[in-house]
Amino acid sequence: MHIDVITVQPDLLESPLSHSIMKRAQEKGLLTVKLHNLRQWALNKYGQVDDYQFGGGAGMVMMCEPLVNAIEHLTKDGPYDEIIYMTPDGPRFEQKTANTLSLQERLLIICGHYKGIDERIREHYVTREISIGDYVLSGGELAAAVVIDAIGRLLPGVLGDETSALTDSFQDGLLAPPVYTRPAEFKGWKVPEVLLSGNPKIIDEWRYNQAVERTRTRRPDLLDE
Ligand code: 6GU
Repeated sequence: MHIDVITVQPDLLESPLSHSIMKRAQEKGLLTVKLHNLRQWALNKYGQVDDYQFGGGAGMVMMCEPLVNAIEHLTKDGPYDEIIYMTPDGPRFEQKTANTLSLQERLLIICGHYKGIDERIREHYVTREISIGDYVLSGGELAAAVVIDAIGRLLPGVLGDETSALTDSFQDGLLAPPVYTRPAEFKGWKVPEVLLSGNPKIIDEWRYNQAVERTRTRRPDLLDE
């Protein structure tokens, strides 16, 4: 998979993309992420990419022309499966969205800043909008890092244990069950006996019941869906 990102703050995205699983995905050649500073397509020598909003009001709006020039330039390397705009007023990002996007080949992610981007770009270029939750961030960059991480770890071959993404919380609509490691007893706190039984069938059953119980008490909304 290849992901291009249009941003005014590429440095905000560099670090999260160059560590741990994201680093491994890129080293293995399973994922390439390229950050593009929107200011390359600025209209003047001051690097202007935003302007006051029509109708008045506080906050700048990212202009059409630099964005269109960036999108058209990047599209020359091949069409995008999706052009994604990161915005707090988009549909909330969920595991299902990550699963869907992980099946694509080429994605373009646009990070908004200030009051956001001119609505005409959303109408004419953007194919999907994503919010990562009901709170406002200073820009779309940290949200884009979240989305890229969630997608990247689903690409076949990225995770060492191929099955582990399948047992994540949310993949089956439930929270994950509790996990334990050695020692079997610590300060008198014991690991549940069943996990030491060596019986895969009753262990799976216990884990499933724990997952259901945990979801019921912590996230009952997930059971309604
Ligand atoms: Cl995608 N962008 C911004 N600026 N804030 C957010 C967000 C995105 N998702 C939640 N809050």
